[in-house]
Amino acid sequence: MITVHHLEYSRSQRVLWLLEELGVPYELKTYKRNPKTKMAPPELKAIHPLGKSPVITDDGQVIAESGAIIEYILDRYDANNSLRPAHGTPEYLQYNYWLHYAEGSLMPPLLVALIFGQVQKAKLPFFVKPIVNGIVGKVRGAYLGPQIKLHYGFMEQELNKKPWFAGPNFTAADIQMSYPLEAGLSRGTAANEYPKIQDYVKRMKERPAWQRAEAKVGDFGTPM
Ligand SMILES: N[C@@H](CCC(=O)N[C@@H](CS)C(=O)NCC(=O)O)C(=O)O
Repeated sequence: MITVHHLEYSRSQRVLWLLEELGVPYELKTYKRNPKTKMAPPELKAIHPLGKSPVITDDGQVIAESGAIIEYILDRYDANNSLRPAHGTPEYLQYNYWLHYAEGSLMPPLLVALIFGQVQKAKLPFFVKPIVNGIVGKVRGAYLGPQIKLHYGFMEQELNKKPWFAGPNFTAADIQMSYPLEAGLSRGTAANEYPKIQDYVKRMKERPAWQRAEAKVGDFGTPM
């Protein structure tokens, strides 16, 4: 049986959601973040050297990296390909694109924005604060702000054309996209400028499998 090593408030919520969508039984092991640093506890390093979540174990195998975990679960437990379009179709190309885009292109600027936000909130000597704020402001204005706007504008346009990222049907690529999209919204990144994205996130959370997965861990909380 699959064991999901779930770090609270983390990307591994996607794996729980996927397993609930497929109705695959799993064992859940939950890990708490360090209250100060928000990092994963050292016990996760006993599962995989990077100590990050999600990571799953199944039949003696250790599988890390959300996209790889999703593909592994679909290959092994979704014989009907209910959450992945058929190879060779335009929908498959879209599915594959968004599956990689979520971690490869969208997450990096959101993560940098999060880190910069934490740097600004950090306790610093009074004479250092204006320098730090100046640097953070410059990077936000010249790079992060425009990049995040570019991504959100692009996704809004795509969701204007189709209800789900791969096309007419909900796929596992939507599960992969859920975390960065929600992260952006919860940080106010997307504000009210992106109604399609807001509606999409609302539709995701209305899915019974999302709700079952969230109930299992108590609360998905705010993405970090
Ligand atoms: N690209 C990886 C990212 C994994 C990752 O950074 N996970 C975060 C949780 S959202 C984590 O474990 N953070 C705690 C830490 O780095 O100690 C994936 O999608 O699986």
